[in-house]
Amino acid sequence: MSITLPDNSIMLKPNFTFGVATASFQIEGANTEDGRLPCIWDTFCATPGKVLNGDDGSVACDHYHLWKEDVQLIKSLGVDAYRLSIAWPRVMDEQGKPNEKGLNFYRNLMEELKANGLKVYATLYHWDLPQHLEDKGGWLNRETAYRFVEYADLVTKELGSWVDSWATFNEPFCAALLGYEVGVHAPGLAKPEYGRQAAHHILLAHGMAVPVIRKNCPNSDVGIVLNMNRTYAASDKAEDQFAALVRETLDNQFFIEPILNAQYPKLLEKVLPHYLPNVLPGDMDIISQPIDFMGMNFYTCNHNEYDEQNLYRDIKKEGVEYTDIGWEVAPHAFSELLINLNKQYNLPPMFITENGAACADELKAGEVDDDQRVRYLHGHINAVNDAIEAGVDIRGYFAWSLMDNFEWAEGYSKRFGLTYVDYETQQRTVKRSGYAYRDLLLSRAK
Ligand code: GCO
Repeated sequence: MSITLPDNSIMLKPNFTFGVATASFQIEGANTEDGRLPCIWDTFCATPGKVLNGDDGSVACDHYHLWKEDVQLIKSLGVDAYRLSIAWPRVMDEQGKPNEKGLNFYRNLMEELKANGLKVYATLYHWDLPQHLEDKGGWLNRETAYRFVEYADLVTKELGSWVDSWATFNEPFCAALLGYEVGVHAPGLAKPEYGRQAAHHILLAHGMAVPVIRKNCPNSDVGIVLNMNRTYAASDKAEDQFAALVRETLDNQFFIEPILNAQYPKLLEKVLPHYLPNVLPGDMDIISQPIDFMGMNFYTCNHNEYDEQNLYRDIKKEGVEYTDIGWEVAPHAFSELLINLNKQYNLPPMFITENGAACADELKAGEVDDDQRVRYLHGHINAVNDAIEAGVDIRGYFAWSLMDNFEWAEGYSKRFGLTYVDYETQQRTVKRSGYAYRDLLLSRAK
C-alpha cells in the first residue's frame, strides 16, 4: 500500500505545501531547563489521576536537546514545511521580560530549518499557559488575553524573520472546553459556564494579537488553527438531526462564526443561551479581524442522537474502522466538512494543519509496519484533493505528527508519529507511513 494522488492533482503542484507538525509541550522535554517556567500541563501531569500512567512532559522526545538531528529527520521526509509551537513559559519570565536562553533555542532551531530549505509554520499557543497566569485565573480572566498580546509581540519581534506563517492559537475548543468545562485537559476545571467564557477570551486574545503580528512581521501570513469535526445524526428522526446540528454548532460554528462573521451562532441564543459568553462592546470587531488563512485540524467524525439533558449524545457506530485512540476513520467526513464550510462561509485560504492516526505501533527488527496509518493518510489526503476539486481553496497539508509524542491525557500510550520514538533510548525510527508520505512528496515534479 502506498499514498498516491491522481496525476493531475493540484496538491502535487509546487505551490501546495506539505509538512509535518508537532507542539512544544508534546516533544521538547527540558521543562525546568534554562529558566523555563512551570506551565499548566506540568501542574496537571503532577496531579494524580489526570494523565495516564502519571506520564509528564519532563523528557518527552528530548527535542530540546535533539533538535538538530530532528531537523534532519524532518528534511529526510521530503516535506516543504515544519509546523511547531513556541512554549510561552520558555521565552518570557514572570515580569514579561524575554528569556534569552529560551529564545535562543527557537532561533537556533529556526535557523537550522531555514538552512535546510524548510518553511516555518509557528503556532504561538499550543496549550502550555504559564502557571503564574493560571494562578490569576488563566483563560477565565480577561487579563490573560492582554498578557498573550505582550507575549505575541515579543515572540514575533524576536523570531519573525524566520517564520513564514504565524498561527495565534491551536484549537481554542480544546484549550477552553476540555480545559475549563470538561476538565480532562489542563488546567482541569469543570464548570459548564467556564468553557465558553475561556473560549471568548482566547478568541479575543487572537483578535488583539493579529495587528501586532502583522506590524512585526509584514511578510508572514497570520491566522488561527481550529479543530473541526463532522457530526452525523444517528438516524433520520428529527430530534437526532437536531442533536447533530447542535453538536456541530457548539464544536465548529462557535469558533468559526466569531472569526469570520463577528457573531456567536444565532441558534445558541434560543437553544443554549447559557453557552453564550459575556461579550464586551467592541469584542466581536476585534475577534473578526481579517486573517490570511484558517488552519483546520481534522481527525474523525461523530454520530449523535438526541439526549433530553444535554441535547446530544455520542453513539458508537458498528461496522466502521477505528484507530487505537477509538476514533472512527472517516475520510468522507473530511471532504464533506470542507465542502459544507465552503458553502456556509466566505472562507479564507485553508490549511490542513493536522491530520493523522494513532496506531498500536510495534518496532520489530528495526521496522514499524503501520499499514493502518498508511491507509488513513492515503484516504485523508485524497479527501483533501476531493474538496479542492469541489472548489475549496486549500493550500497545504500537515501530517500529525513528525514523531510519537506526549498525547495529553493519554500520556505516551498513544502513538501518532510518522516516526517511532523509543522513549528509553530516544531513538527515532521512520515508520512505513513516514516512507510512504516521503515517496508521495518525492514523486512531485520539481
Ligand atoms: C490536538 C492537538 C495535538 C494532538 C493531536 C492528536 O489536535 O489535539 O493539536 O496536539 O496531539 O490532535 O490528538
